[in-house]
Amino acid sequence: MAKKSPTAIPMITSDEPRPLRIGLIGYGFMGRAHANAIHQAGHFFKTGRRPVLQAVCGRNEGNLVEFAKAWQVKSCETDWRKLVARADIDAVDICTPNDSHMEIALACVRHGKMILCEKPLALNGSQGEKMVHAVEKSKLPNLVWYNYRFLPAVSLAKNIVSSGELGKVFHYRANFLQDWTISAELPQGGAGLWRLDAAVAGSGVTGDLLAHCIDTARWINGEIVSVAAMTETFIKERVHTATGKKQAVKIDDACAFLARFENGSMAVFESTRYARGHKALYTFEINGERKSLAWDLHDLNRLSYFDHGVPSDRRGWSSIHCTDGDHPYAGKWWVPGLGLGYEHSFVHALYEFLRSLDAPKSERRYPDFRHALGTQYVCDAVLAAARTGKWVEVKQA
Ligand code: SOE
Repeated sequence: MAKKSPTAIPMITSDEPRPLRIGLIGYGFMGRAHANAIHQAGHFFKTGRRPVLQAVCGRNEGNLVEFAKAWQVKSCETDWRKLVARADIDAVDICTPNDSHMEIALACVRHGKMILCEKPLALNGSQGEKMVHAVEKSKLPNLVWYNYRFLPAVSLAKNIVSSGELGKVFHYRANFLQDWTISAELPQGGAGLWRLDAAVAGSGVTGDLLAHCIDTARWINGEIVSVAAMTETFIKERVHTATGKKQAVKIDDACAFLARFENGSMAVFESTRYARGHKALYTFEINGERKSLAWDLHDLNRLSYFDHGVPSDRRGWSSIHCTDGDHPYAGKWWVPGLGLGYEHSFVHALYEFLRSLDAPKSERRYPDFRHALGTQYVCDAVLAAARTGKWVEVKQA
């Protein structure tokens, strides 16, 4: 008797999403976070486009090849200009230090590439304006990786506030605390430590950490209209990696600011890299007339929730474990109760970008260059307020 051959299962079907070929510039900590998102997004989220990590670019050939092997990238470039010009690249992911975002983004526009840019958008608002002008004129899709928005608990906070459940909002407060620059021996400049070099970073904790808090706050609670601030640089001189000499430190090591929102609520924001014991403690809380919400990056799957509407003898803060099928993004991952991590925020950001390529503009749920310019304007206003000791009106994007 003839053996029955097994039925072949077609691997590629006609509704297979089209590949979106991404060229990644930069392979540091953020390069890894983005490469992971590019690998994961297509497996867990169905959209019309399948992200493919087509090429990676960096200056150090050894590190570049190691990265390419680890992430199965078939092609490497050591000159970002070549990567941006390649015909087999649809979108460029900019993961370089802040001082190169503008130049690379403008080159992407000239070559007709979509852009995914690491935060903050640029060194300052005036660079950001040029970037916004260029991308909007070209109509090329553009995203800035303000990733924390896309954690299920943070997205749930946004949904709850948008529904109006809180009633009138009175207060918003946020912190982003770290402790990794306390040693005076730490140099400025070079891999990772470019964050201490104002010429490369633009600012210190304001652009690096408070920018995250500002993005989330504006997304959840609306526009910030004015700020008053103080900054401090605790270590005034550090050896610069490039020169081997001690040079003045021009970044803000710590920054605290007060803010007024358009909706009448008031806010306190604080960030530092000198809070001994804290590695990345991003927290926010929002207090409304009827309800309050609070979130903590160290327990990122939970949203704390207080409802004044329940009988007074049952009132108290509850902790929503945002891992159920009904919670934003969670249903696409594991079964209820199993948590997500920091890396998933990037996967979700990329998913929103991919989804938007086939959706009307009104359904866009990610921060684009114009949104990020708004955050840049708040950062600029905070630094100006700290310099002058006066309240500063925030320019609106
Ligand atoms: C700085 O330490 C840093 O890595 C930031 O650059 C990131 O944006 C933040 O998410 C975590 O901290």
